[in-house]
Amino acid sequence: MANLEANRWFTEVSDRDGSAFSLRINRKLDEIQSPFQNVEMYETTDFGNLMIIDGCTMVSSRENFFYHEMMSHPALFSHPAPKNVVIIGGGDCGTLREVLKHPDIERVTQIDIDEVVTQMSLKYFPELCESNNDSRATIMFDDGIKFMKEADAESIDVIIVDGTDPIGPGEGLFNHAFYTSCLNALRKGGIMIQQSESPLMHMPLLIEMRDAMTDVGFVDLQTLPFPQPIYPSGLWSSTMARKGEGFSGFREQDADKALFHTDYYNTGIHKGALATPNFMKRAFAK
Ligand code: SPD
Repeated sequence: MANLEANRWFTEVSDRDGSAFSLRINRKLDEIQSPFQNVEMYETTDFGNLMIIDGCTMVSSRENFFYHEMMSHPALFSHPAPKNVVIIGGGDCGTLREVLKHPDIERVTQIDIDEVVTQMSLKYFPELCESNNDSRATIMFDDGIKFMKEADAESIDVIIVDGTDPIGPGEGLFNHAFYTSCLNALRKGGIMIQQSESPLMHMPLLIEMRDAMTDVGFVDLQTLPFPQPIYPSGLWSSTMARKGEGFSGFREQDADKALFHTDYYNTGIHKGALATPNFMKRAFAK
């Protein structure tokens, strides 16, 4: 029988979902209250290091690959020739590392509002930060909403929105104004991809996001479900939206012969993720 002594477990209580998720911890490593949010680090017994922001699980050493790979490779292989990529949020640098695995990408700019997230990641998830010094990468600490508003029109191929949940600093990344800025900044055929919460627990929010993306003028959407063991329900999603034209498959041959290491993503996983489960299809059709 597990020892459920409170101080040996980190528990994320999801009041909005009527659920909770726990990981057993050895010790607390760090805690910093930044000007934007509370960032905690734990050493767990079985999941490696764990980052918590404002009480919510964000990254663990053991299973962040599901999320970071599904936030990057499906969009990058759906674009015919991505060169200029922007990441909004993503301060732990895990998405940046995945994007930089694509040799033909020329430029990646990451804008996270909170430098503390990157400082913590450099210290406790050095593997996620291993490409931070790549000459193609620019890492900025600034307001991503403002950055997108001021971005040159038709200048970006892929925008990846790797934010927190839609509360606190992440809230402004889920509305019409932000999506309009993203649409304007994308070149024709450009793709925006955003973490879109749990299809099981947060369907109303997911529908609102999809509707808002369509309202502002994105012409085609794909919501890809994937496992994320430490997030509420264990089932998470990313939603891709395309400017000017619909999705027409993905560069399957390039993905097949890609010479970089992934732990989850491959062409079969990509195709499987495009097969929308029935409960999601029904919800999207309403
Ligand atoms: N419920 C947590 C959702 C957080 C999504 N972003 C995580 C950041 C990982 N780079």
